[in-house]
Amino acid sequence: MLPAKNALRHGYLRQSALKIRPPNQPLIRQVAKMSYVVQRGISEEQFHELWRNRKVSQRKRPFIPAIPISLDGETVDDVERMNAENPGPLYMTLVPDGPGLILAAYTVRASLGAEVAKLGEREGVLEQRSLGDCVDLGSANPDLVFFEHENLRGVAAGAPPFEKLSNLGDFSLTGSPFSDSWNDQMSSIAACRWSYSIFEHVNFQGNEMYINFPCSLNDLGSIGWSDRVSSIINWGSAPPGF
Ligand SMILES: [Ca+2]
Repeated sequence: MLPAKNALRHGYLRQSALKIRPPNQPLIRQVAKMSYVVQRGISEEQFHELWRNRKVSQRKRPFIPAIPISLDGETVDDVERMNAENPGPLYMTLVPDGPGLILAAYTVRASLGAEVAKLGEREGVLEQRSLGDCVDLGSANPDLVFFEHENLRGVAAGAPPFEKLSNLGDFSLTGSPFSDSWNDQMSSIAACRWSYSIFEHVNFQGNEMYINFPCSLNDLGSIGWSDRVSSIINWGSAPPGF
C-alpha cells in the first residue's frame, strides 16, 4: 500500500468530504447500460455448511475507517487501541448519526442483528443511508455490482440476488486466466435493490459489513473496506436471519 494512501486512511475525514446524502433522498443516477460479468456462487447446501463452520480468526490488518465508529454502543476515540484490544472479527453496519453516518460495530454478530432490527423499527422500513450515489442499474441489470476502483469505476462484476461468493479469489478480474483475481480488489459497490454483506476473509469470515438497500458504497476506503473484501453475500431484498 502506498504511504500517502495509508496516511489518508489514518485519521478521520470530515463527513462532509464524504458527500453523505440525507436519508430517503438518494441521488438516483440512471445507467442505461453497464458492462459487467455475472458471478455465480456456491450452493445453498455448501453455504450452510460454511456458515455453520466459520472460524473466529484474529484480524491480520488493523481496521481503520475514516468515519466515526462505535464499538458495542460506545463511541471509539482511539481506533488503534480498539484494534489492539479487540483482535477478533467486528460485525458492523452504517447507522444515522445526526446529519451523517457512523459505523456501528459489534464484537458479537447477534448484536449487529439487534442493531439492524432497531434501524428497521426506527425508520418504518429497513432502510439505510447511502454512502454515495445510488445507481439505478435498470431492470435489465438486476444484480449487485461491484467495482475495482472507487466511484463505480474500473472492471465490474455482479452477484445476482441470493448468490453467495465464498472466495473472490476464484474469480478472474478481467476474465483472463493470467489476470489478478477479485480477492482484495473491490473499492465500490452499486446496490439499489439488495441488502448484502461483505467479508474480510474467504468463507464469510473475519470482519463483516452489513448493508441494507438502497445503499451503494462509492468509496469503500472511507469506511475502511477498500481492497480487502474476500467474500460477499447478496441477501436479496429480504434481510438476513441474524
Ligand atoms: Ca481480504
